[in-house]
Amino acid sequence: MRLSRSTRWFILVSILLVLVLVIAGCNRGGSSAPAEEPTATEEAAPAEEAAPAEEATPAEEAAPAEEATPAEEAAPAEEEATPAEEATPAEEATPAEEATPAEEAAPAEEATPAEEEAAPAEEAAPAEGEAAASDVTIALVYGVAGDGFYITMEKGLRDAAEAAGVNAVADGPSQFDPVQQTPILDAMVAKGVDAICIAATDKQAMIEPMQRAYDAGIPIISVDTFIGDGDYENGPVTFPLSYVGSDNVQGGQIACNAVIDAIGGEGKMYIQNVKPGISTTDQRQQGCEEAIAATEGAVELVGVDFNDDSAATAAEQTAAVLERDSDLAGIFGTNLFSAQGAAQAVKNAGLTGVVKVANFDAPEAAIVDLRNEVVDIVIAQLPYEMGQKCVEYSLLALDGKEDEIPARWPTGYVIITRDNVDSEEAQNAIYKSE
Ligand code: T6T
Repeated sequence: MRLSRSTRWFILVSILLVLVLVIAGCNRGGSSAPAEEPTATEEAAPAEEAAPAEEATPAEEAAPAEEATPAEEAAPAEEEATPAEEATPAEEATPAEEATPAEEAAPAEEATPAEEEAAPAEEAAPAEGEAAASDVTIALVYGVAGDGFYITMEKGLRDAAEAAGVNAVADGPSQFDPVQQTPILDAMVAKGVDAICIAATDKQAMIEPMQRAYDAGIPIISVDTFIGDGDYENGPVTFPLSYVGSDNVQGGQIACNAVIDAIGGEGKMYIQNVKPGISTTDQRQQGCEEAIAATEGAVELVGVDFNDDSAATAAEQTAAVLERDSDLAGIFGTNLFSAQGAAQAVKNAGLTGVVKVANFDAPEAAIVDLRNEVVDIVIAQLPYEMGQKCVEYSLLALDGKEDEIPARWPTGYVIITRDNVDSEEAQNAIYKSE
């Protein structure tokens, strides 16, 4: 069928019109385009997720933690919380995750641990005190090197110093001699020690060097021996704070009364001594002479020799006396080396058990001689306690508590015989050799 030209135009225009309407309708439906909505939803989701991040409470809760010192660690967490709150959805994830450290801060916040951590720090305060105390050095200037009596004293001093958290130094001359001891004392002063315990090798010669140390501001304590007359309250020398040591007159009396008993209250006696001028051995001789005098002539003192603290010299001198006085009944050795030499001479002369010996001081060798009946009594001093006491008094002095320090502290003895030699007390009283 053949359409007219006008009809064909009408149909074409109508089709175009319908097409335009359809397209327009489609465009209207597209404005509610569900495809785009997901985009918005995606954006919303993180925003909602942000809530927990914003809850950032953990970070805020971190505040107490911050109050604790670790605060510094917590602080960044808190700062991070802020961006988390302000965060754009995209950024939120990161801060939110970073909020974890903030949460981690929480335990710190629990402040308890933090405080607990702080506690040790406070406990550390005494440690600091100790550190300060360990700046303190107590010096021992002993009478002579290699003497078990002073070795034991040094041990007591060092142990007490260690227990108190302070330092200890010790030195002494190779001979019992003030000329040798003085530079050692001077060196302690130069070193700047805080307190000095000293066994003066001579009661007169050491006054001046000790006074110099005292004048340098160092508290001085006499240990074992004294200077002047040993009366630090009313005597001619009063600057030492205390005299810590045995009662040596009493010690001499104990020794010689034991010998007098052993020889039956009568006979000849001899004294082996160190040298005049040493307070201890001078007083032991004095005590022995008093004991002999108390026998009203029944016991005769045939002589006193000075060995200069040498056992070899003591042995030689004693041997000469044994030769000269063949009826010698008893000997008093006033210190470790004097007694050791005297005992050796008795053994050498084959007079073990015949000549009775009192042994002042208690090295292991004296205990062997006691068991072998070469000596009959061993008088143990307490040098370990002397060293300890010295530290105690030094610390009191350094604490400004001088009024709590007695001018005299006698340390006592342990008297050792074959009857009690195995007792704990006797065994503990034996001097250390190293
Ligand atoms: O007897 C001790 C001490 O008390 C004296 O002052 C010197 O000698 C000893 O050290 C023993 O050798």
